[in-house]
Amino acid sequence: MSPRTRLLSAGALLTATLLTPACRPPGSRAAAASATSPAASTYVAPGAKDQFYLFYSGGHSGQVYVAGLPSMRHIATIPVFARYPATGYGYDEESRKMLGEFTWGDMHHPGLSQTDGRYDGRWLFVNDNANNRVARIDLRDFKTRQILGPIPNSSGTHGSSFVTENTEYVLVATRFSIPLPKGRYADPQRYEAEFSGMVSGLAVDPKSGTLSVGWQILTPPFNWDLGSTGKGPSSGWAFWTSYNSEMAGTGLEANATRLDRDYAAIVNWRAAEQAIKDGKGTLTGGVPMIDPAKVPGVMYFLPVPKSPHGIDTDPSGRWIVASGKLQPVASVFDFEKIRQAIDRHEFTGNVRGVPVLNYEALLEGDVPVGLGPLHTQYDGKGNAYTSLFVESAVAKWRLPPWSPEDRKDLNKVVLDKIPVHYNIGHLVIGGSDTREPYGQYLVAMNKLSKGRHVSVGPSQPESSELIDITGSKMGLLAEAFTEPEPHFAQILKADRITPIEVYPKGENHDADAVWSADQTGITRTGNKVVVKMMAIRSKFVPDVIEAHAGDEITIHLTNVEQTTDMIHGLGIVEHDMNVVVDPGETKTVRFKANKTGVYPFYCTNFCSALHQEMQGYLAVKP
Ligand SMILES: [Cu+2]
Repeated sequence: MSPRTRLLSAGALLTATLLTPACRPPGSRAAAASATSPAASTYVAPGAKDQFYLFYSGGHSGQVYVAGLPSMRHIATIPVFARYPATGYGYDEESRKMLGEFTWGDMHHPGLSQTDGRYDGRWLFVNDNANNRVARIDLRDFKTRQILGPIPNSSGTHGSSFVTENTEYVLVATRFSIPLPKGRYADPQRYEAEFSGMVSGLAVDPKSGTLSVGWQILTPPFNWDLGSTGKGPSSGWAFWTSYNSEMAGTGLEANATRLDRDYAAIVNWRAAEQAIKDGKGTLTGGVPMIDPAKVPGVMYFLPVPKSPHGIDTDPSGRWIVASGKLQPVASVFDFEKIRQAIDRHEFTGNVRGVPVLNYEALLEGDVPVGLGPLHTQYDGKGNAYTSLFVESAVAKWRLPPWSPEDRKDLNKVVLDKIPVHYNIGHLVIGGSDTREPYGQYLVAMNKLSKGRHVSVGPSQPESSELIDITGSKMGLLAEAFTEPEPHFAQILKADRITPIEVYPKGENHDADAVWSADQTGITRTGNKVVVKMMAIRSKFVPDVIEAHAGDEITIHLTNVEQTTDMIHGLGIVEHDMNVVVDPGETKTVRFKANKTGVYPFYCTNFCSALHQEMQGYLAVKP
């Protein structure tokens, strides 16, 4: 079929789809059409909804972006590590406190909470590589509810956020190493002797999701990269790759790529947890820390191809796959053999007292996937998909067990390869890190954008491509703009969660909430002015705040609405203040009335036909 006829037939199908009045569930139409038309298979008709959420990290924008799949439409921005006036995030007291002293974060790898190795739809965890933090988003309301950190003894929380099977922990490994304790000076030329990395177990409260630093494991100053958690036979274990086994402090481009192998960490996190319970940790920076040289059984090193970017556990928990971007193979290891080698103490040596496993003995096979392999995802049907940065492609290949014929030439297990139109970095299949991947779509995310959109100047818009993985061959379905920079993502079935649409009044326990005009008011104590304000279509009560220059003003604003999407904002002119309250929500803002004069405030979020009339005055006397 020529591109032109393909386009024409796609158009014809779209027309037919639009003319069909039947109310089929979303997706059924797409599935019916996918055999003939990529465009129709991602088309979500007006009024229909997407089947999946795509949560992808926005890199140094500090935000999580939410798209629908298969439409790839951007449907929400969840502010996490940076202010976001659209939702008033970072202006009210609670979110300002969470952001602390930082105005940005470098968000990398989102991880969904799990129960019994499956997504449970409760929380999404994200890390900040720049300021050593991990945040929790509640999927009940798609809002950031906690930012933990800076995490003690850690620098560059890049190897995160990896969630254990029952969300016991969010596991974190450091990209950078520093002299410990944090704040101590040491000459970077003495890197190998003075610097250390860290693996952290952030404990998650099973009811509230609250994160706290549970324990840490000291590591040599390798640069830890992405990892994964175990399940099945590898339950209770976690894995990270690293680069810089050379332990070079400077000139990493050359100095950290000299050796043929780097180390993956094989961490028994249950053993670490037990060691802490047994008092084997040393309190460092307020955190119980394990030195793995003194506490055997907690950490092992496994050599893997040089300069890898990740190690991914398959859905069975038996196969772990590491890819070295400077070698054209995906290395497959059998965790059952790793476990046996550990039990039998079959080590080739140690690094800083951590036993090193035998690469040659444990390697199941090097699959020749292609150039620049980075990350691997799984479809739950025995297939793996590896992103190829240099080759700008995704390779599909078959996991073991392999036949003796396969083993003679592992090219035979490489089943398909699909080009993507940029240098690919991360890729995601829904549920790849769980026991039950969805196995329907793969989203391939770009690292270097390649002119895929009309020009908007020197910085080219990023993009992601949606790939159908239901057939024996992969099929490119669609491409969409994605916010920069897409670092990994998670896909969640839309019917797995039921987000709230209003905050029930009964759940609002804010002592300063007001629900009717007679509860509102202004009180003054010395130079402190406290306003209890109500927002309702289409007014603020009270709508005049009198103050004197120098007063500290606190406004507790309650949106008393209990109607879906009836949101109000409070923007104060020339005061750098904008708070947004959802129905049933109370937020507090605090600021100094530094300037005399009369400053209008108004509702910033369109709310009704009389929205424009929703305003008031902050009147500041000399
Ligand atoms: Cu309003």
